[in-house]
Amino acid sequence: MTVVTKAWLGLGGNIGNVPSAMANALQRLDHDADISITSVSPVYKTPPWGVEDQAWFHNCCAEIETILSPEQLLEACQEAEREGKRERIVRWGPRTIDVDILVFEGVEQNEQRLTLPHPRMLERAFVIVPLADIASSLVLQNKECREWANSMDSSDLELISTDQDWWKLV
Ligand code: A4P
Ligand code: MG
Repeated sequence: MTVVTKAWLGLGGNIGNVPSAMANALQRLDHDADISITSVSPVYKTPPWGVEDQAWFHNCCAEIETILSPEQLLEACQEAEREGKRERIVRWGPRTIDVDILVFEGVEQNEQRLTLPHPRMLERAFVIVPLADIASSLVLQNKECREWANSMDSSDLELISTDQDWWKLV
């Protein structure tokens, strides 16, 4: 029997045309026979977190359904990053496109290769705000995503696109 699981991805980058790179990554994942993109948030322009002396990022989140295991999904995400010609030089530093798994329904694990849910997501408005747009009642540590979003300072996040199909049109 095939088990279909919901998962949520966080995408971002700050080099080149990031909305276009995110759209390409999402299209690529959606073309994978084992992955369906069910919802994509708007794009936000966000101040850099971690290493602050770098360009602002663009970020978005996506909800998917998949028959893949978490590890197989990570491989697909990393393949989509490679397609976006990502070169990783500095941790938390500039990148063309980063695709992280935020939540994989029913899975909690703490391994270096794949930690689920994503360990730093609750500290990051650039993850929680777009996630709340598509998964407001998703429970994260006993609290709904919309509550996390409301309790966070998101005043410097700039909403870029409100068309829910933006990623299909690029
Ligand atoms: N890995 C473990 N758990 C996961 C997971 N849940 N999803 C492993 C994806 N990967 C996971 O990640 C390093 C390794 O983490 C992977 O090989 C994988 O096996 P990486 O993406 O190659 O390296 P990285 O991105 O440089 O490090 P890290 O810690 O993932 O960085 P973050 O946390 O993704 O932060 N500011 C704004 N405004 N917007 C951003 O998008 N992004 C970062 C990167 C920093 N500041 C930002 C943003
Ligand atoms: Mg990452």
